Amino acid sequence: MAEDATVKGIQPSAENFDGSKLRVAIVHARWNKVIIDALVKGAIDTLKERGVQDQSITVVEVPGSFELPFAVKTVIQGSKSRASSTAADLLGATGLLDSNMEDPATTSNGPFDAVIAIGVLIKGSTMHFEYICDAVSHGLMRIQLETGIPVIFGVLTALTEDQALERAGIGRKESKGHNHGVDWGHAAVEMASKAREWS
Ligand code: DLZ
Repeated sequence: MAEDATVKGIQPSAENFDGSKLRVAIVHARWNKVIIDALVKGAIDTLKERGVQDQSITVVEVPGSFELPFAVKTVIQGSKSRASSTAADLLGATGLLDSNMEDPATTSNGPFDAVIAIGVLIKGSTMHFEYICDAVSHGLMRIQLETGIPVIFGVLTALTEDQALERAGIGRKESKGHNHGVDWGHAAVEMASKAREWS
């Protein structure tokens, strides 16, 4: 191993997942907005690199990280119910999908295949940080298990502002750090593809 190599971080998947048929939602908080913007951009750029179409990426925002679980669950449920009513409309009285019509499961009308929840929590002088981190991480985990839709944990829980900046690739030091939004984009495409394959 090279002297400067690190064992930390994610190893790229050997499989090259194709995002072109996937629908992905990004739900982000507005607290610590400069950092959020860099992370959201990293995630969107990566989704597009992996083939996810512009019209298949939906971005919604909420005030703070505490609101993420509610928003993620509502966005997933909304997309599922819109997709099933579109499917019912398309199928119509015959119960058959016209071969000229787009299949709602694979187009911009389909349910989301994955959601990336993005927030930046920075520890302050009270216990707020601990309570929000705990509630949000448990909430997001519960939602993906309950809905069967992968939720990517894009919530930075940083002890200092510098830690958060570095993890968004906009650190104050010369190296700038690594944008974790990029990893979340890759994780969304991989998990969405695997969830389709496994279900
Ligand atoms: C209140 C609060 C605090 C102190 N810190 C953060 C933070 O670092 N990051 C974040 O995303 N949100 C923070 N919030 C706001 C809460 O998440 C939430 O928006 C409010 O408590 C309203 O429910």
